[in-house]
Amino acid sequence: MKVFFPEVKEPIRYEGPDSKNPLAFKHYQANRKILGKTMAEHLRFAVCYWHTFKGLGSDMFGAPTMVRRYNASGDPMRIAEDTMHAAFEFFTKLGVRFWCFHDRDIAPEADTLAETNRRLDQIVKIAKRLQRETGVRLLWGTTNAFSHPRFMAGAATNPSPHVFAYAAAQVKKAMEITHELRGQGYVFWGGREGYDTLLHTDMRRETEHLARFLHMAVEHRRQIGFRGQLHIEPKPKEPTKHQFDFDAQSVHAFLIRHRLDGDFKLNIEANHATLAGHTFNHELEYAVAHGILGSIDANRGDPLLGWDTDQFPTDLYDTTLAMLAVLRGGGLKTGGLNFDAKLRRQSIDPVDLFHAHIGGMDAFARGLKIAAKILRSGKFEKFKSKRYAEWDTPFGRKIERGQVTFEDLERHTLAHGEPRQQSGRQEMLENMLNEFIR
Ligand code: XLS
Ligand code: CA
Ligand code: CA
Repeated sequence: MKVFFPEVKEPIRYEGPDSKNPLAFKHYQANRKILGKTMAEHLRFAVCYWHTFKGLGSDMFGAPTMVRRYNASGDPMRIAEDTMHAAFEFFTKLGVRFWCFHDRDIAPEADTLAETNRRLDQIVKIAKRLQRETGVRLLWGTTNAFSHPRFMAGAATNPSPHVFAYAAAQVKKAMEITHELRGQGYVFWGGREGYDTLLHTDMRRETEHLARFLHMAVEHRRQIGFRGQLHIEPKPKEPTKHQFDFDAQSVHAFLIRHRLDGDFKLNIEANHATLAGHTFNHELEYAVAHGILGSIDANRGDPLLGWDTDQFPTDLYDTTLAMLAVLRGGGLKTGGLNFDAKLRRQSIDPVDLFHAHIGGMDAFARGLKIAAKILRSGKFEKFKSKRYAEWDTPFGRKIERGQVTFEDLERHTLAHGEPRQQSGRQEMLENMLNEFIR
């Protein structure tokens, strides 16, 4: 068997916080139990195919910088096969139990849809065998309906019904292979579903088409007996100036408006949250509060850059607050933490892929440990419930139950005068959080 990552000989091990070995986990201990579940069950880490194996460091200004052994052959299908073997070698050495892919990541597109699908089948067969041999499972599959020039004006929101049909055929196939690989979910990220100018865009019509498309996807899922969870991944901009799936709250409204809310959950990405002017924590809390958190794309942006830098997560505040939201929401069920993150262009060695993922896994493992401690202490929950305590009095309850009118409230205010004020204690709470994180 060919070895694609000879620089890492053994599977990465847990060596504890004092270890100085850069190729060891300091916090991620797969089988350690926290709040009744193992860390692996809580975190459900996944590696993404596109950045990790297909990304080679090119950017708008420059060529690829990274050389990978699995790209050595001149034949595109041979490369696809070698990449799949390399991917499973990587998953196994790293110790992650899930992976994610776009259809076009795993097999190159051919001249016709029929030939493209045949190529997909050929590679899926290999993936299926490797999944069986390694026990690594598919977290979710998705479609790349944004790179090919035919999708320059969107896929499901394209002004041409023929492009809409092409995208539908592509999603149909991608959903079928996801089902074949027993994927736990399927993601819709609105690649170019948005606009660059409203001067040529019929927003109403395009969003209605998007809803129609998603209804057909729901119907196809039922028809083929695919039980995986469907997700929408919000993103406010990039590549278009305005993406229709802007953020968690606007996607939620769209789903309700089109009666799709029973069929979809959200895949929340950290970097997309910050692009929308929110925090990662905000998007997660919104999704948890409304029972629509499905899965997570774990990465981060750079606060000084205004675009989707997709860096590996290292910020302990982010991972702690994220895991706090996840735990409060009852944990990730069919979802996971997918590293939708890429190496910086100068990190050219294959071993950098290991450093990046180890760092991200440790950052979330630490976040999980801290979040569990915070929850066990009950400190923040206690503060919150005290803050809202007056809503638990007979007066507050009556309002919540819809048993009073504006007239009643006017009478109450005339009788009681100025309401009592209480401090929000933000600084004290921030200090408290720091004590947990240290
Ligand atoms: C792009 C998205 C994309 C989705 C999957 O910004 O993050 O990679 O996760 O299509
Ligand atoms: Ca993503
Ligand atoms: Ca991204």
